[in-house]
Amino acid sequence: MFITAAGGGVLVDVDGNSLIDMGSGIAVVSVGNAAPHVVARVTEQVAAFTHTCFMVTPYESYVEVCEALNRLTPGDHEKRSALFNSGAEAVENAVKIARAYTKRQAIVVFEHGYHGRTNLTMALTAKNMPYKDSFGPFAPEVYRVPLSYPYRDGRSGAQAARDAITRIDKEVGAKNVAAIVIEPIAGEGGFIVPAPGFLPALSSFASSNGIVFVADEIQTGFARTGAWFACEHEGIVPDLITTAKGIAGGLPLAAVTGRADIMDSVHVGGLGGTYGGNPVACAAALGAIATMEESDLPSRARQIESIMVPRLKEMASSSDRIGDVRGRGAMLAIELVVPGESGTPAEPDPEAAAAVAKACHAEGVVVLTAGTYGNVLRFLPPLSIPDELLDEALVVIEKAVTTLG
Ligand code: PLZ
Repeated sequence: MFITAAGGGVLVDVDGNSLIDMGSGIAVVSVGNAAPHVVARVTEQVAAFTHTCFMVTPYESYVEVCEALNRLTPGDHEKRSALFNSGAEAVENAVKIARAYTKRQAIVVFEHGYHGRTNLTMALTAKNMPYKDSFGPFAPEVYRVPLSYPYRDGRSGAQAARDAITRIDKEVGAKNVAAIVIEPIAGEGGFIVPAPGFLPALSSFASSNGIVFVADEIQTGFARTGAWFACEHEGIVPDLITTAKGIAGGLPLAAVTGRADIMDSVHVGGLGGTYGGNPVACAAALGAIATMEESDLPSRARQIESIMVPRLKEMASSSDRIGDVRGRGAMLAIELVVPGESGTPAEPDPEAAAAVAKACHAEGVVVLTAGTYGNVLRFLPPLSIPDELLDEALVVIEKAVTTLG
């Protein structure tokens, strides 16, 4: 369906059909589509000027977005921010900064990780199809180690971290590692929440070995998981954090925020780009951030979790097709499996996920799939969605799961 209007958790198509939006354009329009503060600020900015290039003739809104990022991201150390256009570009820049600061080259990433579609970020991304196949060769000095995936590996956070750290020590050598890049909740990989303790153990390994710890919060950031940033759930303070998606209510904007000494280690003129921190995107970000603060959207995300999780768990208890219910805040998922297999974990069932997504679409609910095995159904409603629509969507999802048999 092609869309002509959207807002309040509803997408309207060219034929006048209304669809409930449980995807937010992949976790982007967290403040709602065409959110009033975003529209007002963008409209005003477009009428004033559309572009100057911040590197040529700067403007205040760029600085204001950076100040908001420095204030809202975890940690009360001195910070700097730099703005870019897309998530992949932010991750690329985080790697550039970490390499410049450490004078090391190796980058450690994780199984099930997703970081983008540019050459370097394809190398950082775990899954071959559809992201990497036939697009190599990929950037060198990227090392992938196991993630904590509680449903499938049954390990504690401490055990999983020990395994990952051993791999780093034995196969790369801690002293060669510039950065550990990790999503605090793996997004495209299947909304995998690492077991408690996994992230803190890696973060402290990084800090005791002079490694820059980079949290990729492009999907998890900006109120989505019930905190401003998902690192907060585990009490970790990353050295660098990448953000995009939810930051600007649908306009293309991304950022790297981090410790001042790390960010300042790059030579003058080393980072940039024609459009990075475009004034219209900055205006949108200021509108989106104002909305999140005024409406306390982190707490709205927690409310959404408290409405959805019990319902999803109920579905799981009456259907052996749902192997796991997981996520945080308004970043929730169910993992579909082949029933009747003995032993845990059950075989992934990507066909079931595709069938449920298709049935939901037919009933007017937009849901997305995800996961290394393609068997995860993920829910990312706009945080502005009313409870009644969530309820309606859950009824449709339940019916679709039930028809799997
Ligand atoms: N890091 C954690 O989730 C984008 C990808 C959609 P860009 N995720 C959606 C697709 O199939 O292309 C993402 C992410 C994390 C980086 C990115 C990349 O962000 O803005 O798409 O470049």
